[in-house]
Amino acid sequence: MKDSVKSWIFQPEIEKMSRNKRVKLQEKRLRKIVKHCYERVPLYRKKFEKAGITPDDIKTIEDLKKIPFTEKEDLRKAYPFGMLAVNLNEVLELHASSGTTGHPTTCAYTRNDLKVWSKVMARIYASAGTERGDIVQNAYGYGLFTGGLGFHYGALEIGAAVLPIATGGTERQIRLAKEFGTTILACTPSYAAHLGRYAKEKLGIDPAKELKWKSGLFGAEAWSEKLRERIEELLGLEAFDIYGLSEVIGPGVSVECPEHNGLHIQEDHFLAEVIDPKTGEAVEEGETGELVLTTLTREATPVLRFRTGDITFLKTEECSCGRTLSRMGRILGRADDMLKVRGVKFWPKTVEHALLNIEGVSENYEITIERPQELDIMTLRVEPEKELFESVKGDLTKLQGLVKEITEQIKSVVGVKAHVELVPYGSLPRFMGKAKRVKDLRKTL
Ligand code: DLL
Repeated sequence: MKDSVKSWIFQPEIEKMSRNKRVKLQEKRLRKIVKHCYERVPLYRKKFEKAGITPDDIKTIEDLKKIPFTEKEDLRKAYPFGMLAVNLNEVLELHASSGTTGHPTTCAYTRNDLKVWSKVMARIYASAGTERGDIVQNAYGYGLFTGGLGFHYGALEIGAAVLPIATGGTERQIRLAKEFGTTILACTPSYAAHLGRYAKEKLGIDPAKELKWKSGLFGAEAWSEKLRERIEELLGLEAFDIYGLSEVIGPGVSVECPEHNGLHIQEDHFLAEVIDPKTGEAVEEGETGELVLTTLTREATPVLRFRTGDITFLKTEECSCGRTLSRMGRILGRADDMLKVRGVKFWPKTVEHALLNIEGVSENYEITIERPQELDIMTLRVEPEKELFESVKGDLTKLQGLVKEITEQIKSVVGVKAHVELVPYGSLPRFMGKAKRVKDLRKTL
């Protein structure tokens, strides 16, 4: 890594606000948004009536738990405009969520929503040391995916220049990074790793030495600490984890500070709870569960107690960066894509973590789960590092020791026996957006 970036706080009056003062602000905003939802969105009114409550019952954060959850399915059923809480002529921007696991949902923004989005994204950039004079290489997808425009607006708010290169065109990404001297890289972590490898292997450019990237804003998919280490080494930058989702705002819900010990939640706009996904009850602070978010200021498509499906934990202890905003842990996986193989539950990210602990293993892998008869079979296809692959002249049979090591490591860390297959370097798919590394073929049997 190059020198640590000069992280700073964009809105100290808010990010360092005393907790008591913030709670008062949150409660004031909560009362307002609840009324707004109840009056403008039939679905919320119905949910309130069913639960026997009215907006007058919601005065404090404590009262939040009286409000029924909003599920992704509610938003899907309301597609396209059933969740809109303002008139269509107040909407300035529309997105549809990626819909990777079902039909899309609509996310709309008023002028004020776009202002809020720009501000929270500017906080995120500042945390990663972005200043006026920086050039942001925005390699998130522009379009219906919220990543591209969210990162675009935040850069403008900070006053940094933005290169709206979007995803893809890996060679051009590296070329422009070099020619323009871009200083900030924004993309998915899997694409960041791919960019680094491509530069080195195909173009003979060492990004850590020849490019000026000082920090990277990586999110939109779950990634591990080990992958962070890899990316930092490959690209010579400081990697920041950033979290968000379209239904709530897009990117911008939370971000790491230079402590890299959890992601600060922009709590003046998003109220976070963590629940047991089975019972819906709150878990103790620090315990793992499903993240539930309420938007406190969103005008066009506000959500009350939205079940994100993302697994994490919350901590309110003070952070030495000076922000008083609570933190959430890195996302461990999704409540709905937690894998269960032969009775053992785990998140795909655990496999990644185990794999990247082994020398000679690249970050390209694929998990396939099948159930040919009654027993689950997990196959793990893994690419060795390029150097190792070349050192055996592509003869993978010479790497039986590595196969054994991976099998043992997976068994001991994940608790499941996997059939490990080494595959030629470069043979597994590369992703420019969110990586898809699991093929659960049991569902389609
Ligand atoms: O992925 C917004 C985003 C763009 C966030 C760019 C960060 C950077 P969606 O397409 O609606 O929005 O997908 C949201 O992606 O519920 C998580 O499951 C996952 N996700 C997002 N950020 C992270 C992260 C954008 N840092 C879904 N770590 C969320 C793990 C993440 N998972």
